[in-house]
Amino acid sequence: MKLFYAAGACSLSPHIVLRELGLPFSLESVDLKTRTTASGADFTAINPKGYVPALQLDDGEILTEGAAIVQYLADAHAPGRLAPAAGTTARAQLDAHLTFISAELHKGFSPLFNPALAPEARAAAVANLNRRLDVVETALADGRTFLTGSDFSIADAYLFVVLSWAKPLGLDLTERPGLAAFSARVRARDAVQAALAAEGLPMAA
Ligand SMILES: N[C@@H](CCC(=O)N[C@@H](CS)C(=O)NCC(=O)O)C(=O)O
Repeated sequence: MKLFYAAGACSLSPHIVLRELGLPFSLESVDLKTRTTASGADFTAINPKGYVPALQLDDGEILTEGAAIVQYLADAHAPGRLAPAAGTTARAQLDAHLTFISAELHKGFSPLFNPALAPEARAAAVANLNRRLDVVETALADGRTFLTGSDFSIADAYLFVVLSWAKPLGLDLTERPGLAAFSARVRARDAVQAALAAEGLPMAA
């Protein structure tokens, strides 16, 4: 398998999951401005959506959408380890977390990456995001180690990645002790440290 990624982007989530599961894979970075891969390929020919992550399977098939990729990795390669079995309520709860992280948090952060965003629009985006972050803070502040309980799951990998964007974008997570402690816990994992190192990212917060 080959993961097309950009350092620190949402592709870090499947990257972490690949390492958590100990799967064999290679990495190829993508320049998101030129949509060209490190080997000079036109990335839009690989993923017509033009964004990372994209996972190329050994038979050449391309999977896109981070939430779909991490579910495929967990289900196909280590059933029950990082995601409960499909059809269970536990899985539906995990899917709810993945959808919330993708649609509400990930896409809540997205406007903040635009340096041309008007101050009023930024304030509205931050207020919206803060409301969403409060929901996760409440869920984690009840003593839960990870989103679904005591076991690390694919949703935790994704949540960790979107939370890692907060500080560089000027959001202070220290006001949310549950989220801050969660991020530190996930960051300390061997697979996460290895993924950060491989992407040339700081391994400390
Ligand atoms: N719905 C996609 C969104 C992926 C996405 O937003 N990727 C960003 C990086 S985090 C990207 O590549 N942006 C460049 C672009 O959209 O041109 C997913 O969840 O995988």
